[in-house]
Amino acid sequence: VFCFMALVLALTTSGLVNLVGADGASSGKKVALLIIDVQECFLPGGSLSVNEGNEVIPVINWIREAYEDKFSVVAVTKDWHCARHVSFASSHSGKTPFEDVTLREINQTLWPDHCVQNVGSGPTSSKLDATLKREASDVDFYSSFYDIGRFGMTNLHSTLQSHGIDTIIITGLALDYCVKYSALDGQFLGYKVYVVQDATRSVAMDTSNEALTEFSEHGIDYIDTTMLGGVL
Ligand code: VGL
Ligand code: ZN
Repeated sequence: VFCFMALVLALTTSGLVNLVGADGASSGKKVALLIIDVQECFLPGGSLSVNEGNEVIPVINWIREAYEDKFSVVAVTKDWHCARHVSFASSHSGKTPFEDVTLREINQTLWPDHCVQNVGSGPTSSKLDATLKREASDVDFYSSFYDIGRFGMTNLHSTLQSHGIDTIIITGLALDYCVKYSALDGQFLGYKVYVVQDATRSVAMDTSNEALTEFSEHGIDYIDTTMLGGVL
């Protein structure tokens, strides 16, 4: 089965309308705000709900408004799987969600069916819109830059590069998967990466601790919203 999983990338109005010339950053940094996968499927009651996931929404909205003139780009991503996606436990006989398997020589955690295209996994009721989209076959995407095997890339890096971005502020869900992989890939690609701890939540404690360890190993700063003013 040729199965697509797309992660929808959105350059929001400030991104689209003010991409060129909205660079109010007095620090000289060129900053992008990434809002990762704040979707119904990851919120309480959703198909892969993240504990307290809804609590990131007011924080992200606050950051976005308070520092609007500091962000040259605001990118919103969506997890966006086809039905029967390869990352779903239901696509593998005898497997249950949260078991690990090896696919294309990469470890893949199997998930409950989640964020299925056009099945109630659209943007949340907050001001998060989507306009850009990426697609790939037979591999999972966590990061907004690469699939989990780094076989292929989205256009986010080239978009950020074309706007001279050197610094990325990451918010959204989930800390231990899509936020973590986006942060590591962003750092790998040469950006200075900050993850905002009160603007994210994790799927599980052990993987969340692993994420924090990897952040410190890679020089990714795990900061609080109150520290953003000093960074931007
Ligand atoms: C995510 C697990 C599976 C995420 C997406 O957005 O963090 N986690 N798919
Ligand atoms: Zn997913």
